[in-house]
Amino acid sequence: MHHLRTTVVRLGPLAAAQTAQIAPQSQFLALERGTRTFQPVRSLRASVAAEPFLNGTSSNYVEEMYYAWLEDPRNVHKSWDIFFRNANAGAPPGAAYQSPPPLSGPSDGTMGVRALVGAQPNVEKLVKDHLAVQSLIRAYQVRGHHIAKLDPLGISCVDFDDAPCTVGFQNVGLYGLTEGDLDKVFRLPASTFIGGNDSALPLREIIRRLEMAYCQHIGVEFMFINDLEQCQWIRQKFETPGIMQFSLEEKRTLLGRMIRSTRFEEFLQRKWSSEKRFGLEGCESLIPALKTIIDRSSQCGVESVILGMPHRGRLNVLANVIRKDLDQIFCQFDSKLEAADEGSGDVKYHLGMYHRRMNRVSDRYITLSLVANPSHLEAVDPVVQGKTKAEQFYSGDTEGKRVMSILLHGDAAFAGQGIVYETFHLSDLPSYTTHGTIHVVVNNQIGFTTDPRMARSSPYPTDVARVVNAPIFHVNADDPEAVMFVCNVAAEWRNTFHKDVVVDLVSYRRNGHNEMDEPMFTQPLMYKQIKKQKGVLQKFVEKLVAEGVITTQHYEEEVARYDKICEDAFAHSKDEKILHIKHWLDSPWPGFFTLDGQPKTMSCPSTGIREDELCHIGNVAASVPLEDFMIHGGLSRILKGRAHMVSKRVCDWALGEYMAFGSLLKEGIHVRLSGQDVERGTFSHRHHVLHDQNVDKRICIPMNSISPDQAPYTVCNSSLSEYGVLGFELGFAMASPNALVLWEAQFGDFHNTAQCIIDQFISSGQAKWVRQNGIVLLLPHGMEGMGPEHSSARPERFLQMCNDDSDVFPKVTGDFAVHQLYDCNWIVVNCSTPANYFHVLRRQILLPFRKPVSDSHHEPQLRVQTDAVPKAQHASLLCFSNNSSSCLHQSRCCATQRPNRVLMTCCLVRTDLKKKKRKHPGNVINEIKSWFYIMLYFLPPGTHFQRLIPDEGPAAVGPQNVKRVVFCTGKIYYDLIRERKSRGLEDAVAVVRIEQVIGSAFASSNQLHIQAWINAAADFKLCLCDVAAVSIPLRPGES
Ligand SMILES: Cc1ncc(C[n+]2csc(CCOP(=O)(O)OP(=O)(O)O)c2C)c(N)n1
Repeated sequence: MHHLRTTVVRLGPLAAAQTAQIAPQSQFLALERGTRTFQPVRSLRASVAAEPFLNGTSSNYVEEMYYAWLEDPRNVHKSWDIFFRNANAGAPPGAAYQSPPPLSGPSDGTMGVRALVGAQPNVEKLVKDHLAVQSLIRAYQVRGHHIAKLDPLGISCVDFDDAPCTVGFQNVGLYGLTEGDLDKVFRLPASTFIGGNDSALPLREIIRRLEMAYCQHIGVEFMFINDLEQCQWIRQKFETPGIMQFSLEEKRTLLGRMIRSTRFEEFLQRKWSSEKRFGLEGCESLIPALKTIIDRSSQCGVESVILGMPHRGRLNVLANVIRKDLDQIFCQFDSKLEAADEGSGDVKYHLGMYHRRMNRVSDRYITLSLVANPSHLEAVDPVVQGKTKAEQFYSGDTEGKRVMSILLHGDAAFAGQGIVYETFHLSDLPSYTTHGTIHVVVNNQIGFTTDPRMARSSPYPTDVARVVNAPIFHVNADDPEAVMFVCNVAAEWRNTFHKDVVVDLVSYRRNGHNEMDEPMFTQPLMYKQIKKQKGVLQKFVEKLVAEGVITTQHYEEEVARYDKICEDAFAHSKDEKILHIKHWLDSPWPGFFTLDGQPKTMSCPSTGIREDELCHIGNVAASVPLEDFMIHGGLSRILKGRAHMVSKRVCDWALGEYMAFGSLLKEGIHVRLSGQDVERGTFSHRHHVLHDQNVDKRICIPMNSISPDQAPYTVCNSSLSEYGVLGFELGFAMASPNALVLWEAQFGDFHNTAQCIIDQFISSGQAKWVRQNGIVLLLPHGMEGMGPEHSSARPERFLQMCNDDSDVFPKVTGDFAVHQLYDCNWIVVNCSTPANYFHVLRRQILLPFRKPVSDSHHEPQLRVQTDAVPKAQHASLLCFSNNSSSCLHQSRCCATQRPNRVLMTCCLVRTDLKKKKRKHPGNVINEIKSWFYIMLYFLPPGTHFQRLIPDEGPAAVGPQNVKRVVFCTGKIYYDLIRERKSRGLEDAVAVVRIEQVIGSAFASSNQLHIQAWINAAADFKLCLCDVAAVSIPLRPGES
C-alpha cells in the first residue's frame, strides 16, 4: 500500500497514440543573484492539462478519494464520482474530468458520464500497475548502481548481499507486474527523463532505457539528496536518451590525453624501472578525468583551480595536468641532484606546484596549483580548502565562481581517514565553504596490501560523502568516454549548485603499491586477473578504430610524437644539476620577498601604536555601532568596563587582543580568527560578535567599524573539529602573507587532535617545502574550575619539535633577535601580559618573513588570583639551575659551563604547589592589565614584544643581593611573586619571565641584570628539577 502513495494515479492504461506531446526540453535556468528555478520538462497537451489535480503532490489525496469511491461512490463528492466513473470507463487523459454541475441546475451529476461509460476495465489493477512501474523506475534511480558494470576486473568489491537486486526484467514480479505487462504502455512520471520526447513507453522500453542510464559503466548514487531540484537535474543528465555522445574532436582529444597518461608511466618505467613512482597504471583515465573537469570549469568561468592529492599518479598529474616541464620532473630521479636552497627534497611525491597557462578548450587563462602535502594521507584536504577559501576571499569571489578546488583520494584513505569527514563538514559552513569541491577517488580496490572488505564497513569507499548530500558518480575507469561524461557532469553540478560532488574512478592497480612491491603475495587471484587485463588505452584505441574515429596509423603517430617529447625532455633533464625547491612553490607571494626569495630586511619595526589609536579602538570595542540594537545586560557591563579601562589607559587580555586586531585591520591587514566558540570566546571575554536580544540572528561586529578603509575582519565559530579547522586555517594563511590568521583551540590541550597538521605542516613545512606560514595558534589553558584536563597546553611538545640546536651559540649581531626568529621553525610564546600579547600579534605581520607562532597562554590570563594560591596549580615552569646534575637533559646542556643553554633545551616541566598546603582564601580574582604606555609607538625604537621580562623589583636595584634566580613562563609568575612577597624574599629572589620560549634566551640573558643575578646567585642551589613534579624551594638551604 505504501508504494501506492508515492505517485500520481492514472486510472486507465494509455495506448501509445494517446500519449501527450512533449514540449522542447527546457533547462535549469540560473537566475540572477544565484537563485535557480526548474522548468518542468514535460508539458502535457491541453487535454491532459485539464486534469491538473493529478499530480505528485495530490496523489495521496486522489488515492484516498479513489478507495473511498470504490467502497461507496456516495463517499465522495459528485465531481469525483463522475471523474472516477469516466476514468473507469476508459476515458482518455483529460476527458474524465467534468466541471461540477451548477448548484442551481437540476442534474443527477452523470450527464456526460453516460456517453463515456463503456467497457469497465479493472481499474484497480491499472492503478497498481502504473504505481508499480513508477516504483520500478524509482528503484533504478536508487539502486541501479548495484548492478552497473563498474569494475573493470569484474570482481566487484562492492558487496550488496544484504540488499538483493530489485531491478531488471527478471524482477518485475517483485512489483506485481508480469511478463505480459512488458509490452503495455505506461505513462511516465515527471520524475524521469527516460522518455525523451515520449511521455509514455512500453514497459520493456522503460526498463531498457533505465538499464542504459543506470546500469552500464556509470553508477549514480544521488537519491539520498534531499533537494528535489538537484535530483531532477541529475536524472535529466543521466536519463535523457542519447545524452552520452561525443563529437569526433572530443574523442580524439580524449585519446590524446589517454596516450599522454599511459605513455608517461611507460616512459618512467623504461628509464627507471627500479625506482618507486606510485604509478597510475590501471587508472590512466585519471588524467583525462581531471582535464575534463578543468576544461569544463574553465568554460564556466573558473580561473584558478587548487588541487590536493596523494602519491598515486602524482608525477603524471604534475606532467600532464599541471604541465610542469618534463625535464624538471625527470631530473628528480637523479640521485646526484643537489638542492640549491633549503628544503629537504622529496619532490616527487610531496612538493607543490603553481602554474598559469592557457586552457585550449575554453581559450581562457587558468591557474593550477597543487598543494604540497606530507605522506599522511588526506591531511592536505582541509589545507586545500583553506587556501581555496582564501583565494576566493581575496579575489572577491563570494560564490566560488572563479576559484575552485579538486581533491584526489585513494579508496582506502577516503574511507578510512576521519579528516575526510571533518573536511566534508566544512563544505557548507558560511565561513568555510569553498562553494563545492570536486572529489576524484582513484579507486583501485586495494589499500597497499589490504582488501576493501578489511578496510571499510561501507559498501563503497565514497559513502562518507553522503553526509553532505553530495552526489556520487561511480564510473568504470576502463571506459574513458564514461569517465569524461561523468567528469563533465561533475563540473556542471559544481557550477550549478556549488556543492561537493564525488567521481569514483573504479579501476585497479596494475603493479604493487609501488613498483618494487610484489602484489601476488597478498592478492594472488586479483593479480592473475590483472595480468590478463588489456590496458585501457589499447581497448579504447580498438574501439575508436572500429568506430572509424581514428586509424591505427594516426594512433601510432600520436604515440611516437609524445614519446619523442619525453625523450627530448629526458635529454635536457641531464643538464639539471641543481634542484631549486623554490620553483616548486604552490603559493608564491609576489613582492613579499626579494627576487631570490629572501626577506627584504632583517629588522622589525616597533609594534607599538599611537595612543589615540589605542583609545579609538578601545572605544570601538566598548561600543555597539548599530542603532536600535539591544545587547544583553551583562554584556553592557562588560562594554562599560572596557570604556572605563580606556579612560584609565589600561587594557585587559581581551582589549589587548582587540587593539592588536583593530590596529592591523586599520593598516589594511585582513584578520581571521577561527575556532570553536571564538566569537564570544570560551571564557566569555571576547564578545566580538554581539547579538540583538530581540531580533533573531541579528548581529553586530564592532571590529568592522574601526575605520572606513579598514580591511575586513572575519571571526567565525568553527565546527567541532581541530584537525580539519586548523588545517583549513593553515591553508588560508598560505594564500597571502598580508593577513593575520589565528586558530584558537577551545582549550590548549585540544590541539593534540590536530597533531598531524602541527607535526607535518606547521613544524616542518618550511624545512620540507620552503614554504613560510604565519599562522597563530592560541592555546589557552588553565585549571580554575575546569579540572586537570585543561591544565596544560602541552608546550613541551612544541619545544620538542623546535629546530633549536643546543650546541650552536649564535653570533649576536644587531639584528640578532629577528635573525633568531628567522632561523627557527616556529615561535613559541607564553605571554603573561595583555601588552605582550598585543605586541606578539602585531609582530607576526611586521616581521619581514612569516613564521608560525603558538601562544600557550593561561586561560586568557583572565582569572589570575593575584591574592590567592590556588588549591592545586599545575603550570608551565622553566627553571634555571646551576646544578647540572639536577637539570633535565644533562647530556645536552651543561648548566655550569653554559648556563644559558638550559633555557634553550629544558623541557617545560610542571610545578605542583599543592604540596605547599596553602589555604585557599576564596574567590579573590583579579584580571591582569597592561598600561597603554607599553603598547605605544614612540620615536624609534618604540615599544616591542618583550621576549623576556626581567624582575623589575628590588632585585633589579640590587642584583648583588640576589640569592636565587627563577626563570618561569606564564601565569605561574604571579604565584611566585606572591609567594616571594609573603616570605619577604623580594631582595633575594629574582623572578624572570620567559615570554618567548623558543628564540629568546641567548640575547636576552645577556641583557639587563640577568647575567649579574646569575653570577651573584652562582653559589646557591637555585632549584631542583624533576620531570614529574618540581618543588620550588624559596628559602636558601631548602632542597
Ligand atoms: C595517514 C596515513 N596512514 C598510513 C599511511 C601509509 N600508507 C601509504 S599508502 C597506503 C595505502 C593507501 O591506499 P589507498 O588510499 O587506496 O591509495 P592507493 O595507494 O591504493 O592509491 C598506506 C596505508 C599513510 N601514508 N598515511
